[in-house]
Amino acid sequence: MKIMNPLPKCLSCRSFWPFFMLLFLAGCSGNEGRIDSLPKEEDLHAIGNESELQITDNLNVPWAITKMNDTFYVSERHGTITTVHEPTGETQRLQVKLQKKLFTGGEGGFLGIELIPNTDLEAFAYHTYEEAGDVWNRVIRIVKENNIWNEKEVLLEKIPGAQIHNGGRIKIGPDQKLYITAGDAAVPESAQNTESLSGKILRIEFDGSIPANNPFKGSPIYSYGHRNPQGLAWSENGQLFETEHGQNAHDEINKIALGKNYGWPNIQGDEQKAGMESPIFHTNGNTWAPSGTEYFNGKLYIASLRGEAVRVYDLEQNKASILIEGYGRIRDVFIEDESLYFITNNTDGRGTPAENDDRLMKIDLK
Ligand SMILES: [Ca+2]
Repeated sequence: MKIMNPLPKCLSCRSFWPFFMLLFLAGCSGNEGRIDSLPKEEDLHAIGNESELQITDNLNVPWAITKMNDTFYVSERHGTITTVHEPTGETQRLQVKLQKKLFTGGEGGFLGIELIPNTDLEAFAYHTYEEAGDVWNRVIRIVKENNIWNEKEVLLEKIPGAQIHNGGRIKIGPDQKLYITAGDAAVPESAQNTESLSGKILRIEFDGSIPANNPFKGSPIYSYGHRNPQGLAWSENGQLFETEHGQNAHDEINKIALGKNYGWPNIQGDEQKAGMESPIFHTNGNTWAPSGTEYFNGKLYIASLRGEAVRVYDLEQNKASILIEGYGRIRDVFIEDESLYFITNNTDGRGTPAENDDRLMKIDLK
């Protein structure tokens, strides 16, 4: 069991704190790495669980987890889906045949997937692509046929893409519409432009059409002013929460409402501006780099990349803590029947892979 030890032993003693804080303030230069390596106040409430279990290993740059019946479907950035049958551990990696050229540079690639309920293995998928020298993202429907996933339909194309900030999470909401996170594609001001699809949360129908009550007529935009959102989760009341990468720390948890402006790049952290929503929680000088997020029982469970942990944010107490760490970068989480599943993300060139990385793990939340 790898429950975090929140402080190095030499710093556990209270009497070291004033001295330590001086060092922290003296050394704080906005460098993410340096800030990130320091203990964080909200992490001192680390909680633990009794058991964790490896479901599978040797995943190849995994990005999203979903599940139907006893089988996990894990998207992998180079254009494959690996299935894992939980009871037997049997795995199968299948290619996805795309109609546009997959772009896997930087943070791009075959990213979000969401299985379509009541179908015989159909899924929505989000991927970065290259066309005439430009990088974009698109949302498609794919179907498993024999031993390959074939692209069947395009739902949305030309979501601006780049080496960084491609967003990429797709999830079906409680309203049975498809929600999509689009990053600012390294053009911060585009997040404020409601003519552009970058820096947005988008919402479309399963057939790609625009819901009648979307806030900007004829547009898939649901909310705007986002930097690089990668986590979406709904509470039992249907409230949408989103996690988003901040600039120089200040990662955010936002409570999302239709048509609202979440401020990027005009405000960050505790800053406020008329007509813009501030996050319900942000990480100050710490960096989580939050990716996939799930809601369960009043809490958000958040995969953290640079923050190398699964974090828990208690909505009522407005407090975050580490659920588990010691597996490197975490890309996505999935919760079912009081079990949390997570995938590591150490094989994309930014992590330090262990021998059998990447892995799909299970933790009991009971
Ligand atoms: Ca914001």
